[in-house]
Amino acid sequence: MKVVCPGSYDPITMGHLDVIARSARLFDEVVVAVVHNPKKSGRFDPQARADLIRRSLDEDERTQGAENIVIDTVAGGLLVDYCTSIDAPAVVKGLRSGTDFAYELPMALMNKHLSELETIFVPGNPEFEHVSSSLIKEVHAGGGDITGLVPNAVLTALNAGD
Ligand code: COD
Repeated sequence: MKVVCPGSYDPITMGHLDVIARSARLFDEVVVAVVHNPKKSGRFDPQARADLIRRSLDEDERTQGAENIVIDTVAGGLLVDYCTSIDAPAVVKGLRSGTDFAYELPMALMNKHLSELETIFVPGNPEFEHVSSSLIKEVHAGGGDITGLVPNAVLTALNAGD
């Protein structure tokens, strides 16, 4: 089965990478979709986010050279329409907590209602339960140490002020 791992990925973190790597073990094809919300000005533009995902996959031994992972950028529109356009019947979402579940469940039900798109939830690795792109950016901007919480490619880009 082909599945989509959608997200903002602004930037990709170890939590995201873990969900992608585990999905690649379970499914025939995983499309990592950088979904751009034009109303949000992100830290990285969509192409830079996709480049960081590629470099992060290359540096992780679980995903290095994986031929069943594809990266794409989606410029707005509904996730269900994108998934229909690439013939993907399901999305995979990582859950860190009950708060994530409360946020994700209405979207999952709405996506099912709109076009039968299924949502597969995987429990996040507890090691990265406290990790989100927004906290990573905030902590890094304040001078905190985020080593080990993001791939090296992301750390380098943030340190370089890219
Ligand atoms: N551990 C495990 N999972 C994690 C971690 C972690 N540390 N961090 C994030 N995740 C999971 C999140 O729970 C989420 O499932 C996924 O990774 C992506 O996270 P983000 O923060 O990069 O991306 P979001 O949540 O901002 O992305 C939301 C979407 C872009 C997927 C959503 O808004 C969407 O589908 N938009 C398209 C428009 C649309 O269709 N709207 C109607 C929806 S019903």
